[in-house]
Amino acid sequence: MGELQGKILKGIGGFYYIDTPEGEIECRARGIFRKENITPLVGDNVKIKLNQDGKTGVISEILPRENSLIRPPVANISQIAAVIAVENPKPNLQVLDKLICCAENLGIKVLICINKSDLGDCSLYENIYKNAGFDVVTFSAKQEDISTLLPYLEGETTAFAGNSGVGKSSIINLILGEEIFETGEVSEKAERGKHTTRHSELRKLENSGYIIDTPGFTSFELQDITASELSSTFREFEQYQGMCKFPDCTHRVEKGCAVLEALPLGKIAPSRHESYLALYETLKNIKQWETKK
Ligand SMILES: Nc1nc2c(ncn2[C@@H]2O[C@H](COP(=O)(O)OP(=O)(O)OP(=O)(O)O)[C@@H](O)[C@H]2O)c(=O)[nH]1
Ligand SMILES: [Mg+2]
Ligand SMILES: [Zn+2]
Repeated sequence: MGELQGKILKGIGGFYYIDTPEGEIECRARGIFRKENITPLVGDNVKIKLNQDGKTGVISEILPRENSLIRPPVANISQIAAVIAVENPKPNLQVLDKLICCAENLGIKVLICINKSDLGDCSLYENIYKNAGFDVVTFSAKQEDISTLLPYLEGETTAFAGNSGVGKSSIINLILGEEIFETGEVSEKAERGKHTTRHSELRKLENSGYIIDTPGFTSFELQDITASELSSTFREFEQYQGMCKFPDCTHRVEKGCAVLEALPLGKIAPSRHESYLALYETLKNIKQWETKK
């Protein structure tokens, strides 16, 4: 029986669709995974054994994961494309900064994507994130020009994340050159109160790399990070490490805090520090709650 290696593109009703050098192959998972309580995830690199027909197979081994997310359930993401729209909906920088924080914490690369450039001036957001040390690309999916984005996708497994209506599905449809994912009017979404995109599927790119559109993908779980570790996920704070008066400085209210001193000098964007403060409070409360239990 032939053995192949590949990557899980999607899973539907107990069947997995694997991208292999021989094309896409429909597989079942070995019963043993269930016994061991392991669920194959979209994005998993797997070994498969081909059935007699040569067209279907069985997943025999899941190769070690670089990372895995719980919501959405996906493995081996190498890059998050964090998407905002300059208008409609207006950017929620706190949501964006939380997403960035989670990605940094997991060691996943971040690419800031500013969409809907046809609707307004993007320079404010470009400056905030370029100055913080991120790669930023600006484009309009509506004007069908995403040439600034494409080079960043090569060789990466990129998940598109961001609030409903920012244009993730529109961008992916453009990348793939076909209407794969349903898109929807922002007003319709608000009325229905839900996302247009409901399933997760990895798509293979022609050059190299994979992309995934995910429903409700605005943030990951924050639970693995302590409040005191938070500042290390804000990369522009890094240069002030060890420069605060107090070694256990939380960069919130302390006298002689190098981060706070950098704010009026314009070296750290106020919105980034505000997000930091909000996340700090959230995490502090989670921890307190946990110790009370
Ligand atoms: N003006 C303008 N509208 C855009 C642009 N890109 C997407 N849109 C519109 O914005 C709306 C939402 O786009 P979607 O691609 O469905 O957004 P989404 O991020 O996938 O949303 P969810 O699936 O709900 O998370 C649609 O009406 C798109 O036509 C753009 O560059 N400019
Ligand atoms: Mg969508
Ligand atoms: Zn400080």
